[in-house]
Amino acid sequence: MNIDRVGPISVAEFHAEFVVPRKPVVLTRAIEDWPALSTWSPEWFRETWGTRKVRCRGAKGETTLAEYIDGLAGSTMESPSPYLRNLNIQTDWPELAPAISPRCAYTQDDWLSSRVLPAGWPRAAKHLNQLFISGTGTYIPLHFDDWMMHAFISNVHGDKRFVLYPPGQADLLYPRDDYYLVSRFPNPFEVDLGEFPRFAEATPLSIDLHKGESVFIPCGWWHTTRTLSPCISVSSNFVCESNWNDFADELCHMRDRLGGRTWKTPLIRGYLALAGQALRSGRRLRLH
Ligand SMILES: O=C(O)CCC(=O)C(=O)O
Repeated sequence: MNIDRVGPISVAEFHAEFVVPRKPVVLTRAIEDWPALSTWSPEWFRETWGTRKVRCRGAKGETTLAEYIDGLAGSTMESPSPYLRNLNIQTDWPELAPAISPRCAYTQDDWLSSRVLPAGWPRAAKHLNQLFISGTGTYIPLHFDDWMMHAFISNVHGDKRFVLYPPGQADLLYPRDDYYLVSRFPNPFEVDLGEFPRFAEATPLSIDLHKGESVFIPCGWWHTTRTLSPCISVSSNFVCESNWNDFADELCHMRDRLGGRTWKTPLIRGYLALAGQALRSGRRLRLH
């Protein structure tokens, strides 16, 4: 299997050909209306937001965005910069939101953003986007996304390699015992086969994402990225009819595994089952 590059297709075709069969794809024209495509660059962020305090994942302290952007110039494959990632645009940096409007049509059908779920639960905002800024060589741990959400990640600037593994290969990817969504590999691009021998059997799909392109990563697919040139990306996760039941099961499973079993979990499962039925009926009423 390869990851195809596809131009303009209708939302219905996107769902039928990729979302429902859970097939990764790159869409080349999904975000062409975003003003960010003509404004955002590392230099623009430095000039416009340079004094803003930011914190990279895993780093101890804060730095200014200007210092972070300056560091990208020295980021290499051998010695990559830390990753400034998963910044919640709608809740933490709402001034950026107009530049990524209109909302991408392919991620609109997001049942997590519907009114049947309380505000702020299970995510901090409806239609949440996250921002990623990285330098050459920077990589993200190999993982699959929380709650079996589908992921849709767009490159606004620069180039990034995406490497994906199907859900059935989880055993070859050595999930962590304490946090089973993330692999134990210290660096997923330089895996020690002496320590992790079964990884040799894994069969990745790899694709380089360029400016203006978006990759759809179906729920449960493991993925990692390595930045090829200074890069700015925006992610959007969504749950729709195709993965609602997986989402509800996984959210409850994760609560049991990581949050400690509580009396609330069966109630949440029941509520999500009813919400799913309501959303499905609403869709049928709209369609017929
Ligand atoms: O863009 C990236 O580097 C990683 C994004 C990602 O893995 C995710 O949003 O799940």
